[in-house]
Amino acid sequence: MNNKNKELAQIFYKIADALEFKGEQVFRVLAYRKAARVIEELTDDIEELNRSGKLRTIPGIGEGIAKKIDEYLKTGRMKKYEEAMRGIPEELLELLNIQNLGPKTLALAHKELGVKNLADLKRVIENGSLAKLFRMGEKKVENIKKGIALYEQAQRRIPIDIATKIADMVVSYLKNAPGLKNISPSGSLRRMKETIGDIDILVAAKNGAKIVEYFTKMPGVIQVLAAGDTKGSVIVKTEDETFQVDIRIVDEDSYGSALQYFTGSKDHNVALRTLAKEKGLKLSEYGVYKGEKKVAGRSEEEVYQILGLKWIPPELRENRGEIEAAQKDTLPNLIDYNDIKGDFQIHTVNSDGSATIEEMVKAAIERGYEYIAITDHSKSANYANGLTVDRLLAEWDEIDRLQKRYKSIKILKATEVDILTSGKLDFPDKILAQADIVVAAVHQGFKHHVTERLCYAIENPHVDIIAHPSGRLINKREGYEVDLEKVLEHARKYQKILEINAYPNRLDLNDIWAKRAKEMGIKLAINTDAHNVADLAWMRFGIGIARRGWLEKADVINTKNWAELRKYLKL
Ligand code: DGT
Ligand code: CA
Ligand code: CA
Ligand code: ZN
Repeated sequence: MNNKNKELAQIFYKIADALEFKGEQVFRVLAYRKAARVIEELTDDIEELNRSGKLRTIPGIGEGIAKKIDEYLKTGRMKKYEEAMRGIPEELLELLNIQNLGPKTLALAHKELGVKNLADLKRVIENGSLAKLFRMGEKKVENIKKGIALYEQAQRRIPIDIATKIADMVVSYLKNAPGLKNISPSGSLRRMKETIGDIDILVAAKNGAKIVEYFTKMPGVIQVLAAGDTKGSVIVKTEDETFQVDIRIVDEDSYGSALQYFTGSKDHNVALRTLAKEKGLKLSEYGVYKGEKKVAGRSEEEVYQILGLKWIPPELRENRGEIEAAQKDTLPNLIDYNDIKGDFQIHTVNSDGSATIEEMVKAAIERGYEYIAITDHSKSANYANGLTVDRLLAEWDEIDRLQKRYKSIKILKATEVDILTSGKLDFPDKILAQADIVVAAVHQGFKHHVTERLCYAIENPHVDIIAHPSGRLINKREGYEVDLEKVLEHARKYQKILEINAYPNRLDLNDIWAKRAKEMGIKLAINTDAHNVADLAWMRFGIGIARRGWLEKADVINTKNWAELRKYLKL
């Protein structure tokens, strides 16, 4: 999608907000908002449309709007926008996204109380001055407060493990709802995105109102935001956090279309609608239509099929080439959630984990694994009780003893060795040479020649895997100062494995880099970085990232069975 499309949509949204704030007539406000929405959903390049004089033929774009678009594309500025924004702090307009806070109230709070941002707004609520404004009062302020709580929720993206836990809970509760025919998570959760904005659940049933009523009575619901015939929205409380969960109810014969629509992504849907149009079809959440006649909608498969496409796995639906691939029948045969045969990054009580080697071994056997690598930290990782050479050798002796008792699984003697700030590894080569597998990682000096250090580690013949190559922590830390393109190039050259760390706050490499690695011919390993037995379950999120990165079974080393792996690692 052309960036100018996005820019212009944003500008018109802002003009609409600003005019609303200033008390401009409603029809003017709506005209700008409509134009913004039309441009946002446009599948053609707006610069192209402008050049060819076709802008005016688009419904929702009149003479005035077209002129403004032309002005912006030619000069990079728009007088109307500048005029509308004059005298309004940018942060203030953002507050219009708060439910129950209208533009009139916001304007009043700005003029009378000097409110310029969210912090100001909260302050005038707390000190009671907002309630004293003209036509306000306690009840209205109470509603605004609720709106603020929701707004703050919406600003924060939910880690995928937590969103999954809640969705699983909702789905298993709703499965017992009277009259329910089908149910699935949709939205970004179904696409296995690394973080989730809000949780969307789709239900097929006839009696929507009853399902919604049942939904609002779910344990943990502390607030009902909306309860209608076709949708419901609640706030759920778990431990000390709250989340919004939305459900939608559709007829069984629209379930496939609705699932397709609400799974998204939006970009994927826009591209799919364009394709439908080219084929003389109309695509919506209710079905695929040829004129008035509904020609598909019961299942996702039939929706894709009628558009001439193979069914596309949700993880691929980001408009990154999947539609073309589905057309040509060249979609990847994605790695499956059951394909994993082992895990190459596991910590134990010997460093900073909380389970013993034996406990991890038993849990791995229960998962059906054929091998695991015990990778406690190395000595310089003081914060993590890193192992000295002596302790490492003692750990390997312990593994030898356990191996005799647990014959159904291969316990690999390994280490997660620190790549020191000097560029050296934290254990001497003669120790690393005795390990079955060596995982190397940066845990310090994040701004200190990280690219060179990673490349140097890659060159070490004993190193097999580079763990969490970017070092980012979701919602917490940007990652190392590192040129990943160079690191990948080096890994390709030396045929080293890169990790997809499945820990929910890492997911590193991410989907984009995993795809890049695959394209370069680099092999990957999906590891949980487990520090206890429960963490082994993070594997599914790592596989989700791998699937989003178009990875197939053959791209991922730990899909090999033990015999194959043994050959691969020359053990
Ligand atoms: P999130 O919640 O921010 O992690 O991301 P999503 O993808 O779950 O987005 P959400 O919850 O806003 O909407 C769920 C799906 O509904 C989205 O993936 C695609 C569909 N959808 C929502 N709004 C639009 C829209 O304006 N146009 C189209 N074509 N689809 C939309
Ligand atoms: Ca969502
Ligand atoms: Ca949603
Ligand atoms: Zn690590």
